[in-house]
Amino acid sequence: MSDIETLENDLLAKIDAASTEAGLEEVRVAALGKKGAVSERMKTLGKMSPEERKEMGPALNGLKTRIAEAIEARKAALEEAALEARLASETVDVTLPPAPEARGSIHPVSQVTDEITAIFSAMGFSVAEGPDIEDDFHNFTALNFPADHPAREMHDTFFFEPKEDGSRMLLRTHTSPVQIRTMMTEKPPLRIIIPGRTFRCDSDQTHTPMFHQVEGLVIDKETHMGHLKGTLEAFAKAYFEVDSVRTRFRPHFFPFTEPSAEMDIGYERVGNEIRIGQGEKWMEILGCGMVHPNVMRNCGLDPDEYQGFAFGMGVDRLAMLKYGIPDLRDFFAADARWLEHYGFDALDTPSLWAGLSR
Ligand code: 2NM
Repeated sequence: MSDIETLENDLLAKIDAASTEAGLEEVRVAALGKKGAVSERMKTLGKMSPEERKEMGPALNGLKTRIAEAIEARKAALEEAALEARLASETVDVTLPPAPEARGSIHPVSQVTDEITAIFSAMGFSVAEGPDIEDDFHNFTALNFPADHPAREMHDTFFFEPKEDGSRMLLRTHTSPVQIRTMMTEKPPLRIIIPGRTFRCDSDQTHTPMFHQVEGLVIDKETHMGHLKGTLEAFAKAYFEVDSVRTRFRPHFFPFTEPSAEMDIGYERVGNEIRIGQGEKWMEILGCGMVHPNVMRNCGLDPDEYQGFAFGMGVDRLAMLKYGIPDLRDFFAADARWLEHYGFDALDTPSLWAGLSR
């Protein structure tokens, strides 16, 4: 066997035996690298006689090519095997539950907004939204607040700097401007709820300058106070998850509804605990009424053709009540320990079929 054949067999055996890409690279360097066995022999070509070179040149070039090809083939096989091994070891079981150490939780305000939305969705309401920054027309005038009515001041409005024409934009003091926008652009029948941030210049133990409301609006032909009562009683039972909830409607005043009422629910206090659905005490939880004919007219609707009812509730207070959260100001303190204690599991989406709160 010639020296070249011996070298070729030896190198092919080493290539075949290489079990890792790093091992194969060592073989390549030892054969084809600058000082490799094949390269060293190529260097000897220059010192050969022309006849000798004529024979050895092609022989060495053939060796070099075959060795390079064998290395490439082995490399491809090793890469393929490595990929197979990785795919086998990295299989993901998508049926496993999420990692128990997952962090973060749903804020009670978001939870309660989702609960209220789930209840009214099941009754056929859809969700409408609008801007936080409003003009005087949508926040007050269209809602039948007279020009210099004290109710405007009662709302403790945050105003922006006046514009050139003297008008001032404001932070909406309730979500009712969204009802106005909807009545002006959509044709009845309407069944909407409007969750959102609202703003009043007020800050103490029970008030924050930013708070959350859900308001609702129904407009149809022959809508009456019985629809209002039925809807809101069904809401109270669903929200507090107690069938025995008692409700009471007390006359009230709002400029945008006539008649207007506040709805109370029956409760009793045992120690620090509030029990809803039993006891002799009453607590106000929302305001409501039949949409004022002036409001209908301001939105281009004929009050002789359409009637409607509307209601509004404070989400933050309803969250405190249902989940026994003592201080309103903690809601917006961004305290991680508070959130961990009062927050909700992100995967437990409130629904009437699976339960609002678990
Ligand atoms: C409340 C109470 C009663 C209300 C009325 C309207 C509208 F636009 F239809 F006139 N929107 N919201 C309403 C009625 C809001 O919150 C305590």
